[in-house]
Amino acid sequence: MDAAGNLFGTTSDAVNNPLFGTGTVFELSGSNHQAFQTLASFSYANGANPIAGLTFDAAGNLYGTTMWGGSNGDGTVFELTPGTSITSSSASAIYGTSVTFTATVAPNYDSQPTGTVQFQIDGSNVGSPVALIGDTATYTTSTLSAGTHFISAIYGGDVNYQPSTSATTTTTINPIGLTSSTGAIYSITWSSGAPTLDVSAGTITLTADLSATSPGFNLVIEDGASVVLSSDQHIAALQLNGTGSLNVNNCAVFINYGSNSDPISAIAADLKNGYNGGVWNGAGTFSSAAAANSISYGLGYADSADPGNPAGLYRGNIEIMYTLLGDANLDGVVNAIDFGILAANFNKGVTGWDQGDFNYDNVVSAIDFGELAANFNKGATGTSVGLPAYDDPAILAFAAANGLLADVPEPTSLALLAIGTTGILSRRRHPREPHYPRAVTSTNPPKPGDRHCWATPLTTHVRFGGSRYEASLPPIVPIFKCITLNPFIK
Ligand SMILES: [Ca+2]
Ligand SMILES: [Ca+2]
Repeated sequence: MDAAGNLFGTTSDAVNNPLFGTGTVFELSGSNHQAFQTLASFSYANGANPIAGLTFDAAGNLYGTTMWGGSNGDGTVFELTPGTSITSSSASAIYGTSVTFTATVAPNYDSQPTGTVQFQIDGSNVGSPVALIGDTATYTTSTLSAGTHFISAIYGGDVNYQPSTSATTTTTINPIGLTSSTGAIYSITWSSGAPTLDVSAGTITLTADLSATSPGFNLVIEDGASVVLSSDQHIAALQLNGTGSLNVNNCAVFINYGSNSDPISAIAADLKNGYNGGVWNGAGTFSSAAAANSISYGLGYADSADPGNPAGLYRGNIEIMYTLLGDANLDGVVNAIDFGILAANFNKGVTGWDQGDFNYDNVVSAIDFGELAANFNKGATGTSVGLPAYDDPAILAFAAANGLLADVPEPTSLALLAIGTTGILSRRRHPREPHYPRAVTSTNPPKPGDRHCWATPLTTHVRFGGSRYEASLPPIVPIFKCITLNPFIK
């Protein structure tokens, strides 16, 4: 019994297993001695069968002996020292939520500890010393940064208790919106003041921007692991190792590399792997949304260091964006600005999407022109925001001058009508006999009785003086042939 009237004793399982019995030291406290607490358990290596009595010293340490166990199996002398332990309310918590750490000064052998506990997180004091209530003290915080933190408690001691420092417990703070598939393995570490989310296995889905947790996140995806986005991301670095993959889906990724070396070559290489010949399902940086609609959409990218910085990015930034094919400047719309970029680089070798290379072959060719023309004057959702390419004089003039008229999509309604005509309309796609249906627009589709005209071969006629690529200059388009649709043909 201690000074407070608490009872102490031992148990032994020697009856059932006399050679390898272990046993415990216990305390019965409370007004009726009904609160049972195990103070120590024996494992044979540190003793077994504590059948003799227990003794306190002046500092509150508790001593006893065991019959068996120890290095030679002949019993041990043991000491139980009052100490401080710490627990966390959560080993893994979401950024911004509160976590409570509880320090306990125990065991309480012959008196109640008093005094304060100083909590430390990652080796630094946090808050003021917390007074013990009973034998515990708590510290609650909701401001821990993302990553794994190491928490300990330092008890200052009192007249009966020596100061003591707890072991360390850990709590990992996860970014908002991070969900992991079964078997996914990841870590969040800090280096040079920035966190790194390293996904080493399985799939992680990010439903919120990592920058909401901490600006400057680095994202590393190891061989075989994958990350899926359902939210735009602002990060400092993106690194794919081996077959690690990033599914940008229908989102955008902004990489702020600042004054570090420009990572665009690695970013572009990962995108080209994901592009996979146009079906957007390769390893690397790909898009399941683009894979489902690869005729019209893809992942575009731009670097602030690119010539002219078409996407208008801040210095030291790269953008990857799910967008329409042809959206060279990544503003979500395919229009005359994008066409101007393509025209300026036509038939040239280039290094990026924002120079008009939408099919990742490092040249701006008829393929890129055709993709742009198909989406011309469309907004991000594919809705019309202006006249289509076949109604745009600048597009037609450029196409005529470069032998690309066959790459200008014809009006869908006109194509359907062509099936019922004498075949004249079907010849419109021949490069030497281009169509130019001035009377037809997306809001004024052709109908029986309409008059439609086709241009002659234009290559010898279309010139804009010294600057034929200026979209603002009207083209000279001679009319070759006109017909009136048969009013009896549906
Ligand atoms: Ca655009
Ligand atoms: Ca190309």
